[in-house]
Amino acid sequence: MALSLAFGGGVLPSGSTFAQESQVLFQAEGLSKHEVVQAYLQSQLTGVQAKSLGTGSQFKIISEYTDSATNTYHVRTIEQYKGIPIYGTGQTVALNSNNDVFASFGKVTQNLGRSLIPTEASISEEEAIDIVKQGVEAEIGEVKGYDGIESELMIFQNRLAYVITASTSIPAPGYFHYFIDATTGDVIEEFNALHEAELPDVEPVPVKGLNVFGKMQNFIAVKDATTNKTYMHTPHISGGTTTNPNIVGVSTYDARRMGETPFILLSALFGFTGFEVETGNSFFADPAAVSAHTNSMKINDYFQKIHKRNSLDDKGMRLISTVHIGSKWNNAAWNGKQMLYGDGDGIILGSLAGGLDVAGHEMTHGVIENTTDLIYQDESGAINESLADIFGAYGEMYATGTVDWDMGEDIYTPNIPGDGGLRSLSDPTSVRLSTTYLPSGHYPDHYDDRYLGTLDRGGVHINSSINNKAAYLITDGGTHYGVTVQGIGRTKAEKIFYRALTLYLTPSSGFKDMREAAIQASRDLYKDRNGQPSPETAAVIAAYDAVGVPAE
Ligand code: TI1
Ligand code: ZN
Ligand code: CA
Repeated sequence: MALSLAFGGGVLPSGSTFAQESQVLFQAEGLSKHEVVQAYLQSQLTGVQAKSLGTGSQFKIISEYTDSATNTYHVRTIEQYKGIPIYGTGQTVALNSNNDVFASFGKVTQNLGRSLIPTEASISEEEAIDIVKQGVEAEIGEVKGYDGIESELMIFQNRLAYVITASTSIPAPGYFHYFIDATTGDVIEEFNALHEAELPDVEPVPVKGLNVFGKMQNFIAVKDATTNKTYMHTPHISGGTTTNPNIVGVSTYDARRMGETPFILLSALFGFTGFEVETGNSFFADPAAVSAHTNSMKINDYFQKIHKRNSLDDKGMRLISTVHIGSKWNNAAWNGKQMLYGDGDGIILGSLAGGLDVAGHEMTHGVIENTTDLIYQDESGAINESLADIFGAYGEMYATGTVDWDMGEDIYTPNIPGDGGLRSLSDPTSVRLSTTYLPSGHYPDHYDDRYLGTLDRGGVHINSSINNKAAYLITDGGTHYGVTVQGIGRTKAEKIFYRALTLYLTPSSGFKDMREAAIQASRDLYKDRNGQPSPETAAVIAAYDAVGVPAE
């Protein structure tokens, strides 16, 4: 057929298979589109011609597409040997409106006619699939049900072979590719495509970036050797040292302002985390991402060093954060799987990822969920919120080495410096609160002043202040409503609250349970003497008396 062609215009120099659309690689008049494609591809064969293969053409069109926008026609082909497709081969050919070939990609196989390949299988498809199953199960263990198995007879490395793909989820996710010689039953080649896709060739690299407050942060990220891009994933390091205690993996993503509600749902339901944060060099240019990433490491250090806790679940789970959630979202959250940070509206709040105590607050929700799992409503919800604030404050003080009892002061009203935070643990009443909640117009610091309405899930962010004040009094001491508390310092106070949280509180615990749990935790650590509570336990009792939470 190739020889009978009438060549119209000039053919471009050999070796080049691409031309501007105005240029032409190949012309053949009076032929259909398919015939032009066949003629063009056959013209690329220099050796033993396709017709010596006997049946059919060497090229089989497997898909075609007409692009009406550019008035062009495109096909995709695969090569075949006596009608049997050849694995891994393929070309694309593009025709212009005159049916001239103006572009083509993909090498053609020369001298196929010289090969002598069997075309009749001597082992059956069932036998080949059994060989695959044996191979897969030797690798990952018994598979009770395959998600799918597909088989096709192809030419692979000049052999007739069954190309079989097998998908598995349990006991391990896999997308196995097997090439079984159809004459001998040998496994010619085999790989797990899923495995390879999941484990790109990455190496840890030192990187840096400015955080939300313009402070340079140095950390470790991973570089993909094939793309040369570096991503915000800090690898899990086995057996950390004192100088580098971050043995927990950390990953940070960008939601690109996707709405908070869909994001929270997609994330909680399907594990959607957002988009990769990447750089082509060793500098990360997204301050929110840099802050979220490094803040979660700092808070993790706190839980690890002070409370011997191995990440939020105490099993070393990866710390995942996503920044730029929603448009000007004035909040941050924990959704059961990861931390979420809004950018703030720039007036009430700046980028929430900047707040170390915000990170501490959200991460503590992760700790709570993995321990007491306090119900996020009414009194138990207020205790949940309060512990998030308390450990947020302790974690920040640990990381900065300074004393600070405000919540979110670094991100609150970014245009008014020095005006405190969203809440205060040392003096909750110093922060204004809408009179929709309480007639006083400020946060409560006594149980009698608690909010009893239904807004904010029963005032979880409001009544939390009562327990916050108790934590402050236990730590730093003071006289409150006539009750004097001798402070015991952060080192002792944080151990008491951590012990109460992890060992004593239950999902429905309220203020009185919190009081009893803290007293019990203190008694465990600082024993009564001669029937008298230790100074530490006395401080806990006095603090809860001071904020009006009565003994049972
Ligand atoms: S856990 C989260 C509630 C999220 C609900 C929405 C899905 C929360 O409590 N967020 C903190 C954020 C924060 C923490 C800000 C420390 C400043 C310092 C919070 O206090 N949110 C307030 C604004 C709220 O939700 O009422
Ligand atoms: Zn919270
Ligand atoms: Ca603070």
